Amino acid sequence: MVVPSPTSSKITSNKTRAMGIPTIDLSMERSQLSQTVVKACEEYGFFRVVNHNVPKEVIARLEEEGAEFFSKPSHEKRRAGPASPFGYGFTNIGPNGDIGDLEYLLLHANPLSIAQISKTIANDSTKFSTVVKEYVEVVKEVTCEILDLVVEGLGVADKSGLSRLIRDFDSDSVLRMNHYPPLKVKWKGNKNSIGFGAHSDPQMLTIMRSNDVGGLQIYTREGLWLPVPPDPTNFFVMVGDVLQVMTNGKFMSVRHRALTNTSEARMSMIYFAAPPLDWWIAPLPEMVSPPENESVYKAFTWAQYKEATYSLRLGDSRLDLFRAQ
Ligand code: GA4
Repeated sequence: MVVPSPTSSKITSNKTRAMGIPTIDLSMERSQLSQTVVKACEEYGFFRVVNHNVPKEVIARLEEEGAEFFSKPSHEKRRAGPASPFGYGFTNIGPNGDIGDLEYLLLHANPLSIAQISKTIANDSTKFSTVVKEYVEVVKEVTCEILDLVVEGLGVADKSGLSRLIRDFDSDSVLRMNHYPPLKVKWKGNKNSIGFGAHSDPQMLTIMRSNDVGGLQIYTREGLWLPVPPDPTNFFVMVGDVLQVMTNGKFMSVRHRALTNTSEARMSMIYFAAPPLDWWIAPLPEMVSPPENESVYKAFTWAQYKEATYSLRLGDSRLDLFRAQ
């Protein structure tokens, strides 16, 4: 059921508080669940997931590894960089001049790749790698469950058509840990800075979890930035560009951004679920019914979409390049 959750952050206006953020309770009865997931994806492209069955210890272990890494001196952290394509990065986001007040670890979610890169990140690389792999496995399951619900709610014949792409060994999913240190200087009247600028995620689905420090905001259909109160025990899900295409625009990827905080550090762990690089992306057959409802997009591979993504700035609308004439 979509339950409006309280948005009690001090910076929330009355208007945004009234709008709420949909909450999906995964323990609910399945047929009802699939409809509410579809509704949340259609109306917000964003929702909170509770009763997800992910053991809190798995989350805590990754949080601990992240905190340990980010607390190291800069020169040590830099040995794990640059994050092009994977590793430690700071201030620079992507290759085209975007910047933010953050540092991060960007990892490919493939187990072999995790084991490899862990050697440059942690002193006890076996432990780091085990913890990351364990987190990826559980969060992948949540993602696949949600994708199966999406497919069911949309009435798509291939019941595991989307989750299969994420479970594929060659899935191009990534894991990101963002660390937003508190602002050192407290500017009068301007207490926040941009940690991660406005953008939509290019992948299919994003599953995000953060510590108890706020900062995430989503851009609503009404044209408002809605602060998302932190919820360290649960997950937030975002529709990505690929799912927008696969639903032929029925779902829309959600624009979001992260602001930094003046007093506390925010740390988030984000899983971006993507298909294999050579996978052709196009609207699902059930989502097109010509002549009234033709495909709005050209077909393209995930590799082609990634190439376009990395050739543009963070906030650019890459999907425009793939619209059908
Ligand atoms: C946004 C979502 C993921 O964090 C990410 C980001 C990627 C990067 O940081 O390298 C991008 C950004 C993200 C979209 C536009 C391009 C690519 C930075 C950037 C300017 C890992 C991803 O897949 O796309």
